[in-house]
Amino acid sequence: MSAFVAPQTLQQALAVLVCTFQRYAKQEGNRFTLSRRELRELLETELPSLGNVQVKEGAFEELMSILDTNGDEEVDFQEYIRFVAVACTLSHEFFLDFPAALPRGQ
Ligand SMILES: [Ca+2]
Ligand SMILES: [Ca+2]
Repeated sequence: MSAFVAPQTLQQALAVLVCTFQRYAKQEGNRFTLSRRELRELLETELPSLGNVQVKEGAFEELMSILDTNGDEEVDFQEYIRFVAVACTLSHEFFLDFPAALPRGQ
C-alpha cells in the first residue's frame, strides 16, 4: 500500500471506506467478507482509537455479533457499512463536543 493521503473530499473518503474493506476482506477465505481475524486487524489498524474495545475479547465478540446480522460468522459489505454508519454517528457526536479537534486538510 502506498503512503496514506488523508482524504480531502467526501468522494475520496468513500473510496477509502470501500478500499479499506476490500483490502482486509481479501486476506483470507471469502474475499468479499471479513472473517473475525480480518475484522480485528481492520479495527486495530484503521480505527486505533477503538483500542480499548478490541483488547477485551468479550467486547469484540459482542461487536461481531451485532455486525453479523445474517449470522454467517463473517462481516459482509452491507454489515460493514452499517458499522461505518454507527462510527460516523459517534464521530459526529464526538466532534460536536470538540469542534477544535476537527481534522483539517494540510
Ligand atoms: Ca475474507
Ligand atoms: Ca454476516
